Amino acid sequence: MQMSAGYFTLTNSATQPINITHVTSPQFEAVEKHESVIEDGMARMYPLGDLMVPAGSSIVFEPGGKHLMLMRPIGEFDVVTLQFHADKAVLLTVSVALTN
Ligand SMILES: [Cu+2]
Repeated sequence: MQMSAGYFTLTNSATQPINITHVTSPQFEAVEKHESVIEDGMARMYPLGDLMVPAGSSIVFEPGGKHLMLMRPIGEFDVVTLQFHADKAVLLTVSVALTN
């Protein structure tokens, strides 16, 4: 396994918008934000820029839509930690169990 995809719903319950610039994980050398689209009947994916989450709303990462690409795993693990960054600040750290 050299690559995994991450799906989740991110809810901003604060009263200010948040802007996620990048996502990292200690278990992977690289994490990219992507969006899948269908073009001419072919599924393609594109890198996403900053993710703006308006106050009180959610963005959904799901198969066929936005997702995280987790690339080049480091060692063996059962739990993946994801850190959502706004520039140099870590906004959110979550740990999730791997599923197939
Ligand atoms: Cu992708």
